[in-house]
Amino acid sequence: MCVLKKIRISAVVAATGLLLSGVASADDVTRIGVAVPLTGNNAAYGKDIENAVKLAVSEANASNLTIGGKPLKLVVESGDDQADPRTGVQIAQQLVDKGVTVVIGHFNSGTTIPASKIYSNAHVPMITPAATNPTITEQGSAYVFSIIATDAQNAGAAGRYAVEVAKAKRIAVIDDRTAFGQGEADEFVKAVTAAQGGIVDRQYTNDKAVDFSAQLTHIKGQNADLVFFAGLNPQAGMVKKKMKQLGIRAQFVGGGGVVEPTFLGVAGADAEGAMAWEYGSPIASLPRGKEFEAKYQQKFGSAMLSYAPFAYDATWSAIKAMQAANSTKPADFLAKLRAQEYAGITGDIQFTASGALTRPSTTLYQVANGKWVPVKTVR
Ligand code: ABU
Repeated sequence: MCVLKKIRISAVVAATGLLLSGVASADDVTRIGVAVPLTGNNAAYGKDIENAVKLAVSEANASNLTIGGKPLKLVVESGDDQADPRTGVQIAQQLVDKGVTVVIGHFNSGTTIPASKIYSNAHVPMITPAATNPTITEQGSAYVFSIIATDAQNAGAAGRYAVEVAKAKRIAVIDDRTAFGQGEADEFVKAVTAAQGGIVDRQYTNDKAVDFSAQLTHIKGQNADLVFFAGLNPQAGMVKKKMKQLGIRAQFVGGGGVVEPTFLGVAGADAEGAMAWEYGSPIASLPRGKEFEAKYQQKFGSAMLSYAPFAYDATWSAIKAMQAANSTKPADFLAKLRAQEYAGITGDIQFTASGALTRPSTTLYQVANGKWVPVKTVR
């Protein structure tokens, strides 16, 4: 090889080396997984969560944090679980294979429960900002965390309120037979029964249905004075609209996931007077709530939904635990995550021994003049 050619090759190698040293290699980044529905009926909820994780990660990256003597460079790895339990398991395995250090997700209880077993087996912590079936944190896994109230708390409060405050005497329930809908309906019925209330009808649908005539006609025949719908939007809005069409004057009450603009859009003028219980405290009542809402709006050009603040807090909880452990390895930061107290947007974040939130809250909202208005927060 001539001398000139050798010099050229050396120069290219040297330049490439320089270039590589200025760019984070695959080993230099810490991957944060987000597993949510990004397509299908629940896509809006999933996008809301993904955006909030991206917001927290962009802030952390801009803060030039160092962990273990190295700059912390976070990368978000998103997986679309399509709100489907089987797809959820596949996405969980893909995220584990990609080497994520923590997963924020899933949105649906039905995906979270099976996926959490994949994360637990892989020793990857999972923090759900939205899935609320109480069994999620009752599994006894050291890797499973929830940053939101459960349906034992949310639907439990709804059941007690229906009997003790709303004084409903003839209560009917419809659930969508998902792990979430069935779970919250069970918790609601449990609370109504414990408060000596009367359940006069229990009806079932599925999470793809668009026609609720049969269930509501049956409920009308039972002369119910309150209907609890255990499912998500847009179905909650459809049920409320159909109640009006069928001349059912019973109070509509929804559980978690209903206090969203979608409900108002679907039910239209018939939304007026509807009630629903949503996890957490009203965002405007939280010290940094309005600031967070504005930040989200500015970054994504759209208003956040209910779960963004929880997803943001979940992400920062993980980052804070990594900082406290001075390591991005789950084996090192897991104990810090389990023990730490973090002042989040949604409140003080601290986990029980089983990974549930120590001090959850839940709020009753009612539609007045086309808006969801907070009525009462229960802690
Ligand atoms: N918790 C509201 C909806 C998500 C779920 O638990 O399935």
